[in-house]
Amino acid sequence: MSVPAELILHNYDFSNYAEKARLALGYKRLRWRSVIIPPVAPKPDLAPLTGGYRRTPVLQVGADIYCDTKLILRVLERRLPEPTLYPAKYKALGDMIAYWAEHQLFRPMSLYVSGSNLDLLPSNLQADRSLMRGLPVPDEETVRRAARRNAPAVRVQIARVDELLSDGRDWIAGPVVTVGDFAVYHALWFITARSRRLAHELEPYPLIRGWMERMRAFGHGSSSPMTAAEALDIARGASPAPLRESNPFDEDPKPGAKVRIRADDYGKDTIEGRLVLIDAEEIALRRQDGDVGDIVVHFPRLGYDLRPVSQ
Ligand SMILES: N[C@@H](CCC(=O)N[C@@H](CS)C(=O)NCC(=O)O)C(=O)O
Repeated sequence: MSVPAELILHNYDFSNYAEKARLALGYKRLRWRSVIIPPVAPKPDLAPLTGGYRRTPVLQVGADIYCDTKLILRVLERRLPEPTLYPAKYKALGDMIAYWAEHQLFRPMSLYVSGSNLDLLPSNLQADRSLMRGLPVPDEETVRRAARRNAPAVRVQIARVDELLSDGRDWIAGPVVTVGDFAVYHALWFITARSRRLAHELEPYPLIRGWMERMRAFGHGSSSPMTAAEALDIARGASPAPLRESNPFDEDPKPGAKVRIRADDYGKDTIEGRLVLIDAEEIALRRQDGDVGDIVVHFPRLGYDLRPVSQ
């Protein structure tokens, strides 16, 4: 039997979504390689792999590239089913809590935390993130005002997490770990990722702090650094893995179609290719890249907009 290709996570330290993936790698005690990517565009060593997807993190396994933590965690589960991230009976609840955490909790969190730590962030970060969202680039005063305006929405929702935990449960969705734990954790981790300035926001909540301690204890698995050049070489030398059978809905483009896909919320860079896998969980495109050759780029089904490219 051949040795499975290494897990390579393209990430950077203060990325909260990368923290979600790193902690899931720790939960499963996996061994992985870490490629540090720039926190802002352009990302010249990542683009040949992803075809233009610029968000963080990205998981590479040989010539297969997995975008978005929603899919990355599923791929880790396929690689090592135990301990599970998707326990029977709690899986749907975990996914729904994760959606809330990443779509309603995290946006005000990010405005509050980033605006409160402006002096500690790379100077071009705000401009990059505004451009990524198609928004005008704000001046510092506007960023600080947005931080103040969003603080209440953060507090109201932290109190909600406390309420969840107050029935004595150990984990966010109940008695077992789900992806909901990782999604809520990375949003709250962000509060003190850069500085302890906002640590007081968690001070009134011993249950949340206890739960975060249990999460932190999973660690990050065992990782060792890899250069971007090495990761590109691995992609060049590998072939995409065989795919399972597609199972498209009636309305979907069919395997073989030329398609384009992009995130439906922000960072909407378009990736084009030939559709090679489509089912309820995942969409994958095959690209012929001038630099790294034959690559399959995978996305989760939900959160992405897929359209045929008219010939
Ligand atoms: N839905 C995506 C969101 C990823 C995301 O927004 N990541 C942030 C960093 S924490 C990002 O991409 N920022 C812009 C960048 O890194 O270029 C996921 O779950 O992976």
